[in-house]
Amino acid sequence: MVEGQLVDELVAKYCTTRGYRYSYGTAGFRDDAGRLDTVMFATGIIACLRSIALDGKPVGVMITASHNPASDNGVKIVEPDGSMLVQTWETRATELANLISSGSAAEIRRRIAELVTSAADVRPRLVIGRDSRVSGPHLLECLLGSANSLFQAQIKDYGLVTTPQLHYLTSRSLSVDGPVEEEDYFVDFSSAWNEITRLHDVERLPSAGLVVDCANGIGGPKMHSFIPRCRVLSEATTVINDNCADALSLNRGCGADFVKTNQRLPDGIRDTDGDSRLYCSFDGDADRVVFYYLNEDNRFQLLDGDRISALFAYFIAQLLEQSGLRSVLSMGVVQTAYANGSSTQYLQNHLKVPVTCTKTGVKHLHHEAVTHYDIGIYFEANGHGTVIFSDHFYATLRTQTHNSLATKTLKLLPQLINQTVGDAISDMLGVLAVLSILKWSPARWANEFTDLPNLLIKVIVPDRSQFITTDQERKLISPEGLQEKIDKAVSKFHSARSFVRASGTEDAVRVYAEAATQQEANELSAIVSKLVLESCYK
Ligand code: 16G
Ligand code: ZN
Repeated sequence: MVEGQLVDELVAKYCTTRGYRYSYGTAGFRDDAGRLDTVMFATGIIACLRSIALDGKPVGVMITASHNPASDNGVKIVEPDGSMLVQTWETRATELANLISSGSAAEIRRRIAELVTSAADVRPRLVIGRDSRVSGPHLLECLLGSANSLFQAQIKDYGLVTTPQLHYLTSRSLSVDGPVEEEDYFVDFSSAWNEITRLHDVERLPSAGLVVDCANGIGGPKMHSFIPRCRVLSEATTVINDNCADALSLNRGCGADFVKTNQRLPDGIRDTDGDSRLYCSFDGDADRVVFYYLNEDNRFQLLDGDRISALFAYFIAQLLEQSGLRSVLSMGVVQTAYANGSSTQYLQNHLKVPVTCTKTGVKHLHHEAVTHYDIGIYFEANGHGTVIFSDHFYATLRTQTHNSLATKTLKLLPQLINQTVGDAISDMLGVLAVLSILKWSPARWANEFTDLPNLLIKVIVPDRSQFITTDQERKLISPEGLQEKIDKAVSKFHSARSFVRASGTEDAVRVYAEAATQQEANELSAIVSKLVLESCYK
């Protein structure tokens, strides 16, 4: 039985941020770091209850705000198999955080006592990590405040790790008896890289080197630990924006989000004349990556998540063909409405690969990929994604007695590409392995198709919750009549598409427009944005 007095004391100590409304959003709770104490305390409770409900299996907790500014932070809960928290528990997390934030002392006492007492007599296990933000240690204390005092949880704190490392270490803690260390992550992925590059006699990269921009986040120190273990890469790689000790420089003028949004090189790169290196940028917690290079006119060319999907689809389709498994194993690509129309055409018409569209947010793409395909390739255009292999895939490959080069390569891919979640480091290895095996320069990769010109902008509206979508966020059902007006505007342009959706992470709606020329895409975007604003103020 939990004593009311204990709850009162813990709440007084750890839940100093009160009166806010919280919501477990697309990727967990996220807010200004100064508002999150209560959320962390509530998350400690929910994570423990989740572990108890799963018979004491390890549940992961990652403290991060990804690509957001240094002053923000956030937290997300990870299932024992390394996937994202199931949706019904997201609702429980939101409800509890809001009750503690706004309820009376008596209500809070009653609810927490009820939750703790009704839980089975199982000791919960938590696996915890955080990114490099300065607010991390304090928020961790608030989380431990509930997990330790109310549940005496068994805790493994990995300290500073990337988000995908935490997902990976959580799932490993489930499957492996005995201690799991961060070192396991480095060993597993570098071994897969070394093996696949040896198998294909790769001695150099097909570009004049690799530059990795780590957004001044936790990816920087991890890359420094990781790269020396990787043959070929150790000599070819330059790591930049790796100063995670300078707290304010996180995601500032660098990182995947900056590069994708501004379509330009990050800060920290000089002397680009005649530069034929391949570049990539991670975000602050290294779960997302985009590539780019400078073309012969020294112009910036982005190779985003759509390009990564296309590259993997091209390569894996070839391996399936060569190993005679194309009709045995299903492969498909999952995209969101943000995927460039050209990439969808290329996949469907040129590679003959099925493509499905889901709502924005990794969990939706992941679910679709796992449910429908033996090899599910999913990437958001912004660089979040991975390739997931099914049990049927593993079983089929086990039965292959004749191990051709293609079959051996297929067997290695799931070891190289993080199976729990999109991972900038492991996705980078996957892309580099494919490019090296195909001997494709960055320009060769880019030549597969030409992106339709597009524009993505933010429109600030009084109440974004009015904007309700259907058809995987491609169509609005509210405000009434707006979709018809958008459709009419789109019909006036060539090869055009436009959609409007409320952001899940910012107080704004996003307007995406794509058309045959940049001028048309810009015009369409302006018209749709005006329609959006008119619908709010009519
Ligand atoms: C979150 C999602 C990301 C999505 C983005 C959309 C995860 C791990 N992250 O960052 O996948 O693209 O939200 O943001 O799911 P928006 O709703 O503001 O457009
Ligand atoms: Zn991230």
